[in-house]
Amino acid sequence: MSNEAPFSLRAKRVWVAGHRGMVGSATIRRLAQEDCEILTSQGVDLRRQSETDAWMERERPDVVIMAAARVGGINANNTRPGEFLYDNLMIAANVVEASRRLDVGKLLFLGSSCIYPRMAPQPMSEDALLTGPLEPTNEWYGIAKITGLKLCEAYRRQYGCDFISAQPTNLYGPNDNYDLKGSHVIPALIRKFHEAKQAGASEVEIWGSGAPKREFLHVNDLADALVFLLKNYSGDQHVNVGWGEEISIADLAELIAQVVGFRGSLRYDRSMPDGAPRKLLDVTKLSALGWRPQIRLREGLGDAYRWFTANEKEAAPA
Ligand code: GFB
Repeated sequence: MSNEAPFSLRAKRVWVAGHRGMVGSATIRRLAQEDCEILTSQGVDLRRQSETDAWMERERPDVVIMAAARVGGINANNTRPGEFLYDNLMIAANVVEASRRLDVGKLLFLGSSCIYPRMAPQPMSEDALLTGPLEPTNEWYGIAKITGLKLCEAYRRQYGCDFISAQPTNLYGPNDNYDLKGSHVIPALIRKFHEAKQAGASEVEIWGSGAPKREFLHVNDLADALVFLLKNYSGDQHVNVGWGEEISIADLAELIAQVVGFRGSLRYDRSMPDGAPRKLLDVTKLSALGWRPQIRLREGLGDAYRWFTANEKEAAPA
């Protein structure tokens, strides 16, 4: 009997679209363990079809990992709906269509947990998709990501393309975005607590009520799951990738304060949005396929904080 996975990356030309971002860079680090050639596209605007086509026609990837996206936290999503909808729609449509035309052997698209209805039963299984209205702070991003998943499903159905989708929960880790207006909660709180500690400040502001719950996955775990799915999964439905446990924003804030060593108090700014009350993924499908995450939240937060302090000048310019 062979131990080979159903799809092999050996000697393949693997394009990681979005290689400079948190997910793309983690995927490249993980792919270094595989016997494949990694391609990155420098200076190609994937929102432009002609640029995307020209690059793909020249480079002819065998495998495409779509880690390129316009991403951001609750405030960026809420205040820049046009960019989040248009940019993500165009990136998905251009890359998926070019991949069909050029016979890419496998494509992996990435969704986001805001594709699920705001009040979906928890934990949210893959079947919760399109069963109710979305959370208003990020419906624009959600709709673009739903369209991307559906493009992969439609192209599999009509053209027989082996295009799959992974559906990650909230992510964190090295190369995260630490810009306080646009970032997600973990990098925002790491930076706020760190700067308060340095300045000797007694208080840090947390957005919203602290009551929402979120699930978090270290990006190195996600990258490992992506390689696993490329090799082992070939189906029309997206696959949730999460840790399977959630934490309230208030408890998360306490935990990050401990990791950073901030001993002051927390003040909740209720004029800022809470977003979805809960977003826990049901990871039964991925577990049944045989994959589990490794990096616990406290350990992962320590890793993210080490990355931040080592890269503070670039990540958080004064
Ligand atoms: O991570 P986050 O921005 O995104 O916010 P979402 C999570 C929760 O943390 C919200 C609270 O309840 C925020 O109000 N929070 C507290 C903060 N303090 C802060 C802070 O200083 N900064 C930030 N950013 N949040 C995003 C979506 O939703 O999740 C995207 O908007 C995407 O579309 C991403 O799906 C995974 O989890 O609310």
